[in-house]
Amino acid sequence: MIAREFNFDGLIGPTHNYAGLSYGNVASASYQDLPSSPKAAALQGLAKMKYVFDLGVGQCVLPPLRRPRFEFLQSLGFSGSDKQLIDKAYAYSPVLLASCYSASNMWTANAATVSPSADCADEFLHITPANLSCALHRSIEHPSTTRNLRAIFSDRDSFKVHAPLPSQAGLADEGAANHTRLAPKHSLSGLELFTFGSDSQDQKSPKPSKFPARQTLLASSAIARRHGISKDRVCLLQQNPLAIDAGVFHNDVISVGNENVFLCHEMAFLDQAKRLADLKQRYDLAFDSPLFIVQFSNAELELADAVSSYLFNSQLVTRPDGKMTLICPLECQENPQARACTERLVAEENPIDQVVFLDLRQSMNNGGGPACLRLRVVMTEQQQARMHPGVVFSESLYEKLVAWVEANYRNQLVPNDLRDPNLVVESLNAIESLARILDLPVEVLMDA
Ligand code: SUG
Repeated sequence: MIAREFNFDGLIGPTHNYAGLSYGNVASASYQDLPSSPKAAALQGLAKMKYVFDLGVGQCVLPPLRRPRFEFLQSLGFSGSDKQLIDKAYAYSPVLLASCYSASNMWTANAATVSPSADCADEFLHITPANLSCALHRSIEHPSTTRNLRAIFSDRDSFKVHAPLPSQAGLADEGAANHTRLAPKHSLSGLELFTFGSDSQDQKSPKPSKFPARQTLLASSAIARRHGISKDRVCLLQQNPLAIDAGVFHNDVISVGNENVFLCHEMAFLDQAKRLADLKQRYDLAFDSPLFIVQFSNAELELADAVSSYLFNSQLVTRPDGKMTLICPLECQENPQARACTERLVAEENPIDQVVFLDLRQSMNNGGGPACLRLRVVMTEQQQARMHPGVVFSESLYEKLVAWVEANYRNQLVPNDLRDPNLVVESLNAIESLARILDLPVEVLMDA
């Protein structure tokens, strides 16, 4: 069956700000309290979607979650009018207030793990929304994300949108940021690579010493099992704890795969040489065709430069002519080592023949590059016809969304602006009018 990959990009919400909420995410910590521009952020995100769409690659949008989420503050015992809630929560802890305003749901690579029907025993397309239980501000995303995904993939004969795994440290799950699929073509059943940061059931196993491991082996294997992926198509890899401690909080900060290409840094995984040899052998056995593994050494690109340039968070896509484009953040062009790596990539024998650099600085400053901003969903033609059509990208949707951002977003926001009750009204109005543009029920997007 012919299937096509769609990139579901998160529309960046009107409260995008730099509150330094994400421990272990170097960019988030270093931009803390600096001014952000929600308008520029959303327009940069839309420009990337337009670029991917113009390449002829499948493109869709996921709506931002309604923020602020005052229910979170109420569940912690704060009460009163909007203004009172804001003042009380801020007085207690500015972090709590910032958490319920965070636009972190823009990074839809963390929204869910998706297995295309070709990989699943029951031939349904399986989606597990991520519980994101590792960080406070992200742990409140999953109920609304699940609702949105169920509204978009509502056809019960085609899609299974599971409940997230229980919100528990031992089951911490960060979605597709730690999941890659390799196959000669998107249409074919693939090898699914699940990468975890720690084995929560074995306290003696290797784990980072400074920053948290945000994905557990228990969560990764549970998702592979509930999606019904055959054991010989599941590959479990552990992140190198040294990389996590250097700021590689998700595996998509240090490796990226697409069809028959897998790019990674030499310090991405534990026991890397053996693991990659095994991966290559399994790929050969399954598909009898070449897998291009391109590894970059620490001498070519130091770990710190991999983290600051986000080379491996580039988005690797297959164009309709079968060749691949690597969509990098501008930071890769500005970093001489990272730029040299991209030059090596196009010069070598592999399907990548184009590298482009896009400005996504607003998201990058919070640790989110091109690949963080999109959730990949491979769908058959029948599934495409059965999903909600209002989120499918087009020239006209692009124009409507640009106008919507221009009309509803502020040019600048500092964390102190989160105390302004007018921002509540502006944000709710924006989400309400977006529901009409995407033809989704207002009550779903407002998540009343
Ligand atoms: O979870 N940043 C996000 C970035 C997520 C990037 N996603 C992938 N690598 N797939 C995070 O750390 C920062 C929010 C703040 O500081 O206000 C933040 O949540």
